[in-house]
Amino acid sequence: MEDFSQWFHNILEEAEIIDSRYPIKGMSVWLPKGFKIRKYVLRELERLMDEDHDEVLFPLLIPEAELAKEGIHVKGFEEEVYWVTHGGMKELNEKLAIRPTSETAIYPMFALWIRSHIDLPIKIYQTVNTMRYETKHTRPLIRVREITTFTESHTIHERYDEAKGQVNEGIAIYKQLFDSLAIPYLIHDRPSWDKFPGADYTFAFDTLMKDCKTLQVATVHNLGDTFAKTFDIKYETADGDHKYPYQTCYGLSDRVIASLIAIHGDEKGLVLPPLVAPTQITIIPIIFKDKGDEVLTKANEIKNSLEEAGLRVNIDDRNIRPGKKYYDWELNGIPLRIDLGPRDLENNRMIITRRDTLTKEECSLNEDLVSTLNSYLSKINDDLKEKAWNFMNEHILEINDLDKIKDTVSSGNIGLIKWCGDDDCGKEIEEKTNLDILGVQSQTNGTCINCGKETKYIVSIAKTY
Ligand code: PR8
Repeated sequence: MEDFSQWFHNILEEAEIIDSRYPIKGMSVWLPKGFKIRKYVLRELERLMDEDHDEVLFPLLIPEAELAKEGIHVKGFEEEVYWVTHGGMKELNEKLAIRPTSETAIYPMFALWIRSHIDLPIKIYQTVNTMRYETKHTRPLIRVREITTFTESHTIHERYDEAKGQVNEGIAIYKQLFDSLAIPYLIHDRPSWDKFPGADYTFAFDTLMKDCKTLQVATVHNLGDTFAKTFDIKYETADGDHKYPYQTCYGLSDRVIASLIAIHGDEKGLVLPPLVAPTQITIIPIIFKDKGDEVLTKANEIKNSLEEAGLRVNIDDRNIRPGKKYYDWELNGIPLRIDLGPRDLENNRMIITRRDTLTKEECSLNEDLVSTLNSYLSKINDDLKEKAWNFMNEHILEINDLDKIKDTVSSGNIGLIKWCGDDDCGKEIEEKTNLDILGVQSQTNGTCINCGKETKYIVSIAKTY
């Protein structure tokens, strides 16, 4: 893709996903079409979360004293917090932070709720808007100052190994979500300087955009007992001891929607995975003067039977040229199109076109249409997934020579390098190459690409958003 940034900007506008002309930097309006996609993404995420978490809703504002309690956490966010200082004309006694994330809103309440080991574990999540005064270049959905779709989970457990297990559960949930959206990912154990502020360790999901820059699309953090100690959250064990519990948190944002648009879309517009396509199938009746009724009756019959089976179908019977209808179908990324005209009825068939491949196939009207179309939709999802994973995997290259990193990665690849694991050495690699170490990918024996020390770590290095 020639100019990904421009293409992404255009598609958000032309497919009416969001309107980024809102007069505050980093904030946009969700338009009806975009909002529907967001709704189906959230529906899937909530389905996965609800299996083992309870949904809650915490306030937007956090007292300054609570936000300031956890030293490392507040340091990590101090440049990014928006403050409410006045109520009307009156200056507030205590400044109130607009949540950049909700640890410091939720954990004081955990301290009130948790008394005994029988109160544990607690696993909650909420989907809210958060605000971060991002200083890096903002981009719609990708780096925003108002994150409108922040689904954050917070869990608390008796033992450290349970928190470690929960990190794996968080990872497993996100894997399922990204698989169902056909978004490829690499999971990285972030280097210490890129951990979530206050976390013991952070695992991040990175995907590759079409301009070959990686985008962090989700993170899962093990918080250890740091926050429990800060917020004095204690529980009584079965033996009557008082202990600090262990915590995790994990979250994702509008970036998930950005990546599904960016990864699958093409020059003609959106290509939506069937699961989140607001309309999955559009029927275009080809109407000639005297045969209109018959075609429309059949189109409605097909629509009704597909809808009964839970599919999202529309009939595009607008009185405009078919060419314009096809153009809109392509732009909106509807996975399947059915063309139905008088000649098709005579031959007892319909023509199905796939949005992802633009290939056409004839299908007999005698077939079980529900199962035929469902199998088309699942094939589309599988093919989108395969194509996206192939694209990412083709851009991952092993590099053994420090001088080659910059060129190889800058020309559009994720590099795999051996690194000793020492922070200073890692930061030196980042400085020399002007790239980011994403974290450990796998292990092997070898020597560090920068300092030559023995190492077992293979890490990814890339240009990032
Ligand atoms: C946490 N606390 O907050 P995290 N624009 C769009 N997406 C963003 C932005 C932004 N400005 N900043 C972050 N994200 C933890 C976990 C509760 C939940 C997205 O973690 O700071 C990124 O994909 O890592 C990021 O991985 C995710 O939100 C969670 O934010």
